[in-house]
Amino acid sequence: MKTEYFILRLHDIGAIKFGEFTLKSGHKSPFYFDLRDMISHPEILSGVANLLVDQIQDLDFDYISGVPYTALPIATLVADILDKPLIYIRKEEKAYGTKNNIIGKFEKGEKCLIIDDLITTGESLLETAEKFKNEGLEIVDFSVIIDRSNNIEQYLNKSGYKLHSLIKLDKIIEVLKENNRISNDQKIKIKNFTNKISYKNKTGKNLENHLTKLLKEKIKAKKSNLILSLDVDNQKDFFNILEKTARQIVMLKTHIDILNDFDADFITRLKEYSIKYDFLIFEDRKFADIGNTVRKQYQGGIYKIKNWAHFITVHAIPGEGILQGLFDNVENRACFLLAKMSSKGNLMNETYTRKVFEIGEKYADVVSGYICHANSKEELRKLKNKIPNGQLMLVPGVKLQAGNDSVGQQYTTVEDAMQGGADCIIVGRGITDAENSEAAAKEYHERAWKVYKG
Ligand code: 5BU
Repeated sequence: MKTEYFILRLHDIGAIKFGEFTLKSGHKSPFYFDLRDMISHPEILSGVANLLVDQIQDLDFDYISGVPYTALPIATLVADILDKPLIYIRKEEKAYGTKNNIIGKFEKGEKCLIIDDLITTGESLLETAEKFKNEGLEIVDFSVIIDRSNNIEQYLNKSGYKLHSLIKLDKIIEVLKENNRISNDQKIKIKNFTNKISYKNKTGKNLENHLTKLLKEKIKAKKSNLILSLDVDNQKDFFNILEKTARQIVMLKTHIDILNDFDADFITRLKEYSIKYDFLIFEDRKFADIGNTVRKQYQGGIYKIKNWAHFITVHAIPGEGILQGLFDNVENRACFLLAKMSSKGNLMNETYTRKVFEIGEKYADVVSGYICHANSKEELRKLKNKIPNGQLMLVPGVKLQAGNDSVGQQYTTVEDAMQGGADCIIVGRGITDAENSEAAAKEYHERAWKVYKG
């Protein structure tokens, strides 16, 4: 069966529908895919199985799996044709008996290819892969029938996976239009809709403000994703460490109120360093009050943060007024919103984080991105996928080894942070407490860049 014919048959049986459909996200979509009924049409089912076989037969894997329910019968046919053993994960976790959530026999360390019917955000495939990996299997390849995502491949690649898709949404639209199954109007509507709700860009715009651009350019120019968090309490130590590490970093993060010998000269010196070594300055002040108060805290007091910090951190908890208070009438400054902190037991749940992204999207002219932490690359990837297009994800709580400190800080590794989609990692004690801070900064810098450049 040819792909074109397969698309037309899917349309014939109502697996591809056009109209107005309300999605889980609340968006109204002009099209809908539902491949469940393919099992009632043996010639379509075996046709798609053969197309998948053509696509995957040269890949290296020991087992085939299908994600229940829709992809499981298809995976069964593919496994039969390729003479490979089938395994799958039960949909509901077993609460009793042997805690065996994989059905079928397998050996740890062997490779499994996962088949699914549709891919949009990649979240469910990544979750499935994680479950298999927890049971000791190796996962590299995903095979899907319809890819309606927006460039999900590159994100999966960064997490070490390869996506093989049979058809993309654009191809479906093209074939159906050529065969007069949809009108030009419908085609335009579908295009507009997919641009609008591409999985990480609700507005369709690239939300890159001037400061975001500057940071991105510096990342490229210095070939570094490293932000050093220099949390020491005196100027001598501060500049000693900075002198040794400044070449490695793209941005320096301060907690200005930690210094016990702060004076105006400190800022002059800091600015000189930032020019000499070409890094940006980021004061991690975590503003969290009403607009009127934060404006005074930002512009006044003894620190006058606005005068020297390119970026600050801001809590969205007080609502939008905090951003108006901070940035109305302020130029050339931007912030990162705290979307998911690294400290254990923090109260930022999924709903909170989502609302932070919504505020950040609305105020993209002054919000360059978000501080996000998670303990696995998969969880981080989920956060990254929700961040509007153009905005950045900075990840704190990073060390060479995962773990925690004695007061709630949680650490993920450089590799997990970067593979999870970090644009920059924020590292403090991993560098400042190292015997040789110069060598440590170099190591964090190189390890992060290696993942970033792919
Ligand atoms: P560490 O020494 O690498 O644990 O320092 C991390 C720095 O990042 C430190 O300055 C924290 O205040 C900062 N941080 C964090 O660790 N976690 C967060 O969620 C946020 C900031 Br927001």
